[in-house]
Amino acid sequence: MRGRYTPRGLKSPELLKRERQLIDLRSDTVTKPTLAMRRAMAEAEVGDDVYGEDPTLNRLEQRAAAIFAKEAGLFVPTGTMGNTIGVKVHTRHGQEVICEARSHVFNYELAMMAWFSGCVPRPIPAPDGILTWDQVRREIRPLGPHWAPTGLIEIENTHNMAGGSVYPIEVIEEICEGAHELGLKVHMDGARVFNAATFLGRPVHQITDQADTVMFCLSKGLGAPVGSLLVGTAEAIAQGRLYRKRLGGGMRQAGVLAAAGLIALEEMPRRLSEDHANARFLAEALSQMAGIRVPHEVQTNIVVFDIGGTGLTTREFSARLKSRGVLMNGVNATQMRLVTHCDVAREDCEQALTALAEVAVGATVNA
Ligand code: TLP
Repeated sequence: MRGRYTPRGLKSPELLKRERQLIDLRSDTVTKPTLAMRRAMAEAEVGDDVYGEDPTLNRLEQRAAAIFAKEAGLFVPTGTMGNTIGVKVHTRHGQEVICEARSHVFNYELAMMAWFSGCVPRPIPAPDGILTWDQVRREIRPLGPHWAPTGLIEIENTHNMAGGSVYPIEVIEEICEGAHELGLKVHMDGARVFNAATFLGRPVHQITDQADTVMFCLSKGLGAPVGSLLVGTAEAIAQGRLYRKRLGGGMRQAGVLAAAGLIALEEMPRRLSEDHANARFLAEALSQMAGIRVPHEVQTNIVVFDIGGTGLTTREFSARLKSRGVLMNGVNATQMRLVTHCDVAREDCEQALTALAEVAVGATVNA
């Protein structure tokens, strides 16, 4: 056993053998529940959550609220639903939502901001995905005869497509203070906010204290099979509960999911530094490979890297890696993304590097 939280420590050898045919670096959404999670799910005490009677789910929502020092929490099946509700509770139809240009809420949520909340995004590009108050302030629109007024500011922490970058706490505070002075709310897409907390070495609530609502995912780096939470004021969450029901997210005996979520929330944040070390290990080796460039500092568990110099398309690069037992996706024409998580150990990263080197060198030699 390599470490208490490495895959071998968490799962039975039979389960691991069945699950780990390929080294899957496509996302941290691909993790499988640990043995402890599976047992807790089997034994969970449940009730009907639409009546507020699921004791395990109630415990998860209360623990999440306590950990984030917010008044209340709402369990939702996905991060997308959590963001959708977060946007909805703070906005009215016909408003704009300020967000970063590569943000998930703008690019990967099927225009839910427009579809459900009737808002248009006002995307602002930031090279590292981190907005500043100075940038945000310039985009805020007052009431006027032509433009949609600003309804909300959304920040993504860590920023997925910018390579898992982390907001400095002072930058968040400045954005929130500036927004609040103008009567605007801030929603944080904190799908990976525990990775941000790990990088900064701070309790997660210190990062999110000033944000009005925070969505965070149990089913990414924390390894739960399903689920995210929205935390905020009692009023926002009570309203959010009704939107969740409208969206079809009233899940009845969801305590079976919350049981795994509680383990994810309590046990898994402390092992995230392992994933960050693995991501740095991969990035350092990648930056030495012919035709590959890592354009950002690796702070957490995501590496976005440029393969333009290999002469391969990202589709070709993915296919060649797959034939060598490694799964990884492209994010655009020239960039790949790899994500480390609790189901990849250091040995898997070493194996992945062998495959990456073969693909990169093979391509540049033949180019
Ligand atoms: N991200 C997924 C894909 O949708 C891109 C991934 O593989 O990284 N916010 C952020 C920052 C996210 O990265 C994701 C998922 C979500 C929200 C949505 O979460 P889910 O998939 O649970 O709806």
